[in-house]
Amino acid sequence: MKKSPLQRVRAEYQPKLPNALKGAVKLKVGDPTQSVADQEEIKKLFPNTYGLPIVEFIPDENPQRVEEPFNVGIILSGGQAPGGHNVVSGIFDALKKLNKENRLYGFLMGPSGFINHQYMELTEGYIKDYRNTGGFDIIGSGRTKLESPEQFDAGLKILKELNIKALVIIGGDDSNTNACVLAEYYKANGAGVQVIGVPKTIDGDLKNKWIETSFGFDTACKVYSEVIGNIQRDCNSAKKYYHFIKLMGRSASHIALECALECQPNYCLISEEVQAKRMTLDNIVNQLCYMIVERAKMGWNFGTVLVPEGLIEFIPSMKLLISQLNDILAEHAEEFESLRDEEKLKAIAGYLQPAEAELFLSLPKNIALQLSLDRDSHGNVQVSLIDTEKLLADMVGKRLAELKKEGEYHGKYATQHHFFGYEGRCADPTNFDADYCYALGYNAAMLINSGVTGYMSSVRNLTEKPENWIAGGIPITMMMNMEKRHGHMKPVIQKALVDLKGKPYMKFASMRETLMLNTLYQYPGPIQYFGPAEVCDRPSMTLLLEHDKKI
Ligand code: FBP
Repeated sequence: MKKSPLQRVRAEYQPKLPNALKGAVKLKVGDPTQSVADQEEIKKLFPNTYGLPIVEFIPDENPQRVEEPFNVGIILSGGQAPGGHNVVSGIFDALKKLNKENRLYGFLMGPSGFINHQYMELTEGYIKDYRNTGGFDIIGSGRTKLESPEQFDAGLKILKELNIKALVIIGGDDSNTNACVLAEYYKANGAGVQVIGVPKTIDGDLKNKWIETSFGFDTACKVYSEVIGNIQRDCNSAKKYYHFIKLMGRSASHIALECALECQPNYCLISEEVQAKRMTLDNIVNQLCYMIVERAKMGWNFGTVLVPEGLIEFIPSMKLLISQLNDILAEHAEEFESLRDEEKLKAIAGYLQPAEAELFLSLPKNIALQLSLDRDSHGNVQVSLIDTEKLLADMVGKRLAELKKEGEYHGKYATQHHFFGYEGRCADPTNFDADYCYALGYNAAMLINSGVTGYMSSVRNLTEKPENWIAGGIPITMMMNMEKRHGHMKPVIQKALVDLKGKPYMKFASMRETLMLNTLYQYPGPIQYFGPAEVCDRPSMTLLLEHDKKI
């Protein structure tokens, strides 16, 4: 494979390891743990993996053991996140350091490769081209849910065939929940296979006291921030557009918030705040109009607005409408199939409750159609396919026209729309993600070697230099609570939404009015790999603020 000059040089980058993992290690074992909520139910569901202690690696000055060879399998699960390849190379290097005979197998295209026995052995010759690169193409990823005993048994067959002692699942909150269920199942059935999770997702919503951030968030946010910065420079040069920029992140608004802290746009919506304040679409539109009217008074007819992908589901009235639509579409899909757009919308509205029908019919036609047509395999509307940024821009435009008629607004309003998501998910990892991922992988191999199961690889103290990072394992049951999923109460890892009392949000909220009524754009520029540490190694604003560091 021909490589670009940057790829060639970058391939030689040796990610930094925490001091604690550099030589032989031993485990410091903490006290027994409890789940974050619903302790009794979780304990009952995970009798073999509940209450395990937090473990931490410390250097072992007098290593006695000669390590027996063993094999490991890995699965990349869900959406891509920068740094996945370094998790793989970290696991590989640690395995080979423990014993040259150790082997690493990758299951292809996510959990389905595990169930259907599609795999490959990962060797140094193959891995070397992927070190420090973005993407999950080393073995591919997929969204098959690994949740039934039949799937677990099918997977066990190939694990036994390949003499695999442990499986590493690299995924988000749902995949790690499933890793824990699998660990419990294998332990309960005496399968003799360990399961270890690694926290991945650009969305940043798999985090807690022990998992300070999921990998990929840092890089993805820096890619989006670079482009938002470029748009802001354009916007401030031509001074003629309002740019509405939607950012990935399914439910949580961490990405939008991080980009707002980095770029200082004129406005950034935070879904969690919209929900907490029970804001309506009109409230949001009025807020935006207030800003545009005030800026127009100063002669500024331009600005930037960040919109988190999941916003629509956090607006209480829209949430209600979407949940009614999900049921109606599931029940009457065939009836709507042959109808033309206008007729279809009318027919659907006929099944909605009066308030929701009124809201539905008041929406622009394309949005009402997107809400009606695009459902995922679970029957839910796929929020990423809804042009929320266009919806807001159009509604603001209509309201401004009214204000103009009333003599309240004298500006010009022209818009541009953008959606940034896929652009950042496979970017080459920042130094932070390259180091963090390598350490997460290396640490996962050490956890396997120490014999534990049902743990998530945890590397902490992340605002310090990598040498001082703390490495160890957190029992996955510790992060769990019971939640309603598809009508049933299920044990799941608690998702971390933006904390409205947390420092990153508070910092942004304290700047909000100033950002609206001024033009204080920041232009973070592209990711840098070579140069001063303050430029190349700086963690996300979110992490810095959460750790009481200056930004
Ligand atoms: P994960 O939760 O699996 O990490 O995926 C996150 C994400 O990137 C979201 O931000 C986005 O809504 C979704 O994946 C898009 O999914 P797909 O890749 O299937 O289009």
